[in-house]
Amino acid sequence: MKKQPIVSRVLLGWAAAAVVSSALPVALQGAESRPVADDIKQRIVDLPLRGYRVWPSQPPKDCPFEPSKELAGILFTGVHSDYRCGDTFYPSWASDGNLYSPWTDGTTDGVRSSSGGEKATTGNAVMIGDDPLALQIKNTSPPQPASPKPYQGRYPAGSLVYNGVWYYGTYCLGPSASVKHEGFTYNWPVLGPMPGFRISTDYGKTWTASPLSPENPLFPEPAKFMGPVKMGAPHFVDFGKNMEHSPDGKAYLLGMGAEENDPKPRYANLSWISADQIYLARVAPSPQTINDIKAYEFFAGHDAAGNPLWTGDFTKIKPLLDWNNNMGCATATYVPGLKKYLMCVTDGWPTCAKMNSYILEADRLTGPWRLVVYMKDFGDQAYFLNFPSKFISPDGKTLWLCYSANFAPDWNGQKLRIDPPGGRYGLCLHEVRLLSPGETVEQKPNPFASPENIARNAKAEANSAHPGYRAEGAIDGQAGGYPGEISEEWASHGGRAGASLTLSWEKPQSVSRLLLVDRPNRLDQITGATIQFSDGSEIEIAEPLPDDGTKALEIAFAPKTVTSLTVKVTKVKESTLNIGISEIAVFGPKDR
Ligand SMILES: [Ca+2]
Ligand SMILES: [Ca+2]
Ligand SMILES: [Ca+2]
Repeated sequence: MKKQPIVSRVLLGWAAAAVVSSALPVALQGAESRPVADDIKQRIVDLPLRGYRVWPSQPPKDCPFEPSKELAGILFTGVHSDYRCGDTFYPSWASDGNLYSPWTDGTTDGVRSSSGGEKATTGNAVMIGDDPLALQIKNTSPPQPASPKPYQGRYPAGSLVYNGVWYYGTYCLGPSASVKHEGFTYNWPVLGPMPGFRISTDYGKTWTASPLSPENPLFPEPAKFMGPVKMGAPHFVDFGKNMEHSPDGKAYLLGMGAEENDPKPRYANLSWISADQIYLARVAPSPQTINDIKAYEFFAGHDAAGNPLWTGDFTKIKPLLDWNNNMGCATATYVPGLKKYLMCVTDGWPTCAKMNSYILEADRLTGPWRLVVYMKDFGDQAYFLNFPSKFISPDGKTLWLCYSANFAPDWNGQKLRIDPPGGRYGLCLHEVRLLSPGETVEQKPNPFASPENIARNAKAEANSAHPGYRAEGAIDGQAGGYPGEISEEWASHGGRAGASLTLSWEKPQSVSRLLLVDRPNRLDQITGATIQFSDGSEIEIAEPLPDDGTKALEIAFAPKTVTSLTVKVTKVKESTLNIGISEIAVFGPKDR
């Protein structure tokens, strides 16, 4: 959202190569064994895909949503993208087969956009391809300027490409990107009005600016400057390619909002990522109607028979959903295979700490909405969640969750983890599967977390450690590391050949098998090493450690009794800067 280190490359292809098939049968399926010396066997073994897990549902006690009867939860398969770019991606599936999306606050395809300040811009990109892991992301034109005044930020909101016309909405934020209040630094604490849509009739190459402005917005709100709005930061419901599944040919917009007399007030109550209610509007989209409030209708509650009411009178708008102090950014997607809508809501209050996201389902947009999963601390700080309709399986059960994460990893002394693995600032696409009631998921054990792994009980020491890294990262039970969670690996301080890591135990240990995992980044790689045991014996590794850290080198040998072992690096890949180890596991003979 703000204050990002700028990474200017969109890495294409890497992600696809780094990800193993999502259908790994069990842990440690190996290739052919390869004898090196008598009784020493070395081979490359697969590791269970990181991040494969059912996300626990932990709704707060006052959650107003009934649990879904048809969808019982969400499984993250561990398969995810690795795009380096700005954030705020809300892809719209156009009739030409491409996705078109806004983005900002970062660098995408070599171009910078920043939506804070008087010179605010918002980016426009096309996402070409059918593989969510290998999309070509290109700007259709330079990021477009539009004044946020009298607010201080102007950010991307709903974006829709329909019948070849791109409608690109923005919304205002204030009073500033970081605001200190009672000792806590907030990010953009006030959500402002929606100054309409800019329009392109050539897939984003050229634009006609919105005729509206922050002072003359599309919806007649707020009542006074910096006051609450209802159709805040509205997002289009994703009805599939060229809106093919719209129930009536109309475009629908979800806004987030709050009321003037909030019974549960708080600072930053209604921000870019926190709200009290969700509201719904609809319009038959055309260049003539999209910026004309007279063309809009607003959800106004239900009649006595339970039928939804629609009104052209904005003052009669009613909340679609109301959960005071627990709502925020909202998106919805129609899932043809399920004949259901899914809604993603992020409660990101207080704007720059951990964030909670939840997924609701309904047969109709006007509800009733039921809870599929409440994902506490998802991300840890994930925001702008949506399910692009282009990447939904025919049965509606396998989808790709699009989001951005961890824009504020160090605000207010807060430490954020990357969870699920593969999250990042920028564009994240994670494969997920919706679970049916009673469906069981095969758990894939992590060999490093096994109690038989005696490396976990060792003392780990390295002859150097890069600032921010520790030797203990190599025995923390996780084969992770940069560009993910850096605490999950050991990296030396500029070490190459000669770098070493020693594990030692207070009492002698019987050992007969090791697993070694390289740092997951593609610069640093161990191509040669010896394992030196305290009994004087040595084993040389038979081949380089797999560079991307998704596989391990397994070394099995006749049991020996030792009090320590040292991995001494003897050879590294040319590009290596800080050699290290993501994880080492040590097993005794009973586990051989
Ligand atoms: Ca409130
Ligand atoms: Ca580790
Ligand atoms: Ca590596």
